[in-house]
Amino acid sequence: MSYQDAKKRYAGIGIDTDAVIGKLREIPVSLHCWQGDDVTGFDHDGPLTGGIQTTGNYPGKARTPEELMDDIDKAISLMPGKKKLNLHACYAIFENGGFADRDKIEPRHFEKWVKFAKERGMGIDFNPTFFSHDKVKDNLTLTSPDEETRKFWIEHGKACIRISEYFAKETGVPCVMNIWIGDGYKDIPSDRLGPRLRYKDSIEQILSEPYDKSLVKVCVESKVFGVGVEAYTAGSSEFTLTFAATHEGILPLMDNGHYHPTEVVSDKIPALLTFFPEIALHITRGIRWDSDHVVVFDDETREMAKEIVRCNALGKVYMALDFFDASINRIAAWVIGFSSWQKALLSAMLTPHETLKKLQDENRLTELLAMHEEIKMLPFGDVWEEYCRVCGAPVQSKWIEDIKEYEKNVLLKR
Ligand code: RNT
Ligand code: ZN
Repeated sequence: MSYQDAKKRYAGIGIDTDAVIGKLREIPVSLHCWQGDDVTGFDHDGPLTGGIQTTGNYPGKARTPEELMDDIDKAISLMPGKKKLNLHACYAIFENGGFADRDKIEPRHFEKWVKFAKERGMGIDFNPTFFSHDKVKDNLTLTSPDEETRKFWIEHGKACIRISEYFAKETGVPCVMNIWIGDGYKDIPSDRLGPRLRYKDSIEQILSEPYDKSLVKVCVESKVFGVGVEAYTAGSSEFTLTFAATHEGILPLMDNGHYHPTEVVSDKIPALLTFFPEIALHITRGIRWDSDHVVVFDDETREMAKEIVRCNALGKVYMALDFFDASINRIAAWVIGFSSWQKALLSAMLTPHETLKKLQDENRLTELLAMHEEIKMLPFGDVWEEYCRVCGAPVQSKWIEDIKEYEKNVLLKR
């Protein structure tokens, strides 16, 4: 079927596919730099810590800022949609031996990233890096009972607020700054309150750094457990939600890998939108645990996108990808994951939500179920191909060849 036929089919259920394509092209999704080098960064030699892991040793990992930027460029040339760049503090670029530790990093250490983003018309999101560092003491940072350790990490958070504001001013796009710590205990703790009181105080101290709340959107990300910290995570869902709810201008961030396996973030999105003017998401795919597999176009991914669209919240939900797979071509991982989320958004925007809501409100639930299933058979693939065409992105049969060439000519030579 051609796009013109598909367009007519969707018009039949009241959807203007051209308008949807035009709108989706303007919605930014944050692309995480850390898929390109297995969450390593440029400021340390040690292992990845903090309860997160990458598995696999596919060849061609980016080792320098230049390689990482080249790889990001390759990926963004192959996938449709508007991108925002998501950086971690450990991706600071130190030139001529001018190293600065995490508590001392400055905007100038990110000048090259700002240039890169500006040249590509992208905004930048930012994350302090509270892991993979020798000042993580006994798996603790902002919750540490050791005041010197805690102070170091508070200073890191403040430095990141200054850098986030610099990003926003330079790019003209607000910067979402996400606080996530892996702090926790492997086995049953004897004090669950103390670490949380210290975490609360630490974030409040970080927020005492003066900044413009319209330029920097500070989020707090929750987690249920991490590898090596299975029994207790200080930044639990209740902790972060309550923190955000009680601190003006702070957003809760939900990562869909961070809940018990039968919980779904799709259902949590409208729950939070009932109370918060803005929220943030990390979009990932956990298989059996928070494994951070590449996002695919599966049911829950689609359901999350549907909730954002049907709640009329595309302008209220900051969407960021967060997965890292070192077992496949890393550029393909970006392209597949980013495109899958684009597909989920496109599919959600091609859904006749008003009609479906009406069926629910009139308690016509048999028809509702029937229609849910009918919609799945509409010629979505034709609209997707048109979207790729309009965005100047190749369809799948083409991009995979392109990546294989890049692998042969660039990645395998590293
Ligand atoms: C870890 C969190 C966190 C990290 C990134 C690298 O479980 O999801 O968001 O993945 O900060
Ligand atoms: Zn996350």
